[in-house]
Amino acid sequence: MKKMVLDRNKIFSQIKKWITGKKSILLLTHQRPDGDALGSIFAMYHCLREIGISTLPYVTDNIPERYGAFMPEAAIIGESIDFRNFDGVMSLDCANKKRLDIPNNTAFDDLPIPCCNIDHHIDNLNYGELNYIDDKCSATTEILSIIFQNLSLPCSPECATALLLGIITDTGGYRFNNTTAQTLEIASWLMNKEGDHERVIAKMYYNESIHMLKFQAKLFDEIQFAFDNRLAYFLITDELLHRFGVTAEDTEDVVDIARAIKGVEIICRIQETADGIRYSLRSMNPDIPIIEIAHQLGGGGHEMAAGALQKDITIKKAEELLLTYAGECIPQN
Ligand SMILES: [Mn+2]
Repeated sequence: MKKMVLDRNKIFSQIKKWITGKKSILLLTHQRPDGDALGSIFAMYHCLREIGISTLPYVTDNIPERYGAFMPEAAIIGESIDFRNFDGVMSLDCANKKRLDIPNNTAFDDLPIPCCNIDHHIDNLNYGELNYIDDKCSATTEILSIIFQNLSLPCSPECATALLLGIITDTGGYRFNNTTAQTLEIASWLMNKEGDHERVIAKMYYNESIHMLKFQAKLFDEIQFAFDNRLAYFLITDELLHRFGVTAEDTEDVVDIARAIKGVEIICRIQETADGIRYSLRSMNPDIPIIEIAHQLGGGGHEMAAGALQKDITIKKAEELLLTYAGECIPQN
């Protein structure tokens, strides 16, 4: 893939022009939003409001409690929206327009307002009228921080906290290899803006219910290995979720717990959901870009963290597909 060199100054002035030409902006992100998705729309909400632009962060479904603690009161969950109240939509942290969480079951192409697309996924499809994609950033909130810095946009303590939420969750608390010197400089800048780093860490990492920890113990009990233990994977059935009283949202980050195992290079969670079989993939070895496995399975994401959804297959078949594609992806010693 040919890489374009980003002309940041040009894009910053385009974004400034796009924003300041609007009276009211709707803030959207991807379905089943994570900390970066929500941190992005929450932070942008705080910022736009301060410069006098009317704005609304929107998500369709209830969000996990640990993220809800950072949600502005004005955020809308699941209600119908009158698009005529807005003259633009910002899509934040969403690589594919089909994955955008849009009100009223509207398709992206039927949105009556122009879109500004800001994201850090390498496979973003540039579906906006204006697109700023920077896959060198650990999180979309890292990009937003850089935009706020360069355009001298306001960053209140609440805004800085929301930006930290995205960076901390997308870097796994600064442990994943997407953490760069720039990431840490931005985190430092956000703490100087009185972002509540300690609260984000406490909510994300010291806040697990005992039934969730017991569920994780069960997953480790039943974990599968392949390719000389270089691949570790969990199979999560509906029955298992019910037995432990765990919801599908609770399992979003569960794939990351296997990172702790010595010698494991790639991890997968295969899970039965209402929509089909969901794969969540992680790599700890840059020589094994698991996004290739995700693409084979019809999904996408980042080189080192990706996912896919397949309808109408069994969990057993999903396991077979994983082993086939992972086998093609893992270099032989
Ligand atoms: Mn992200």
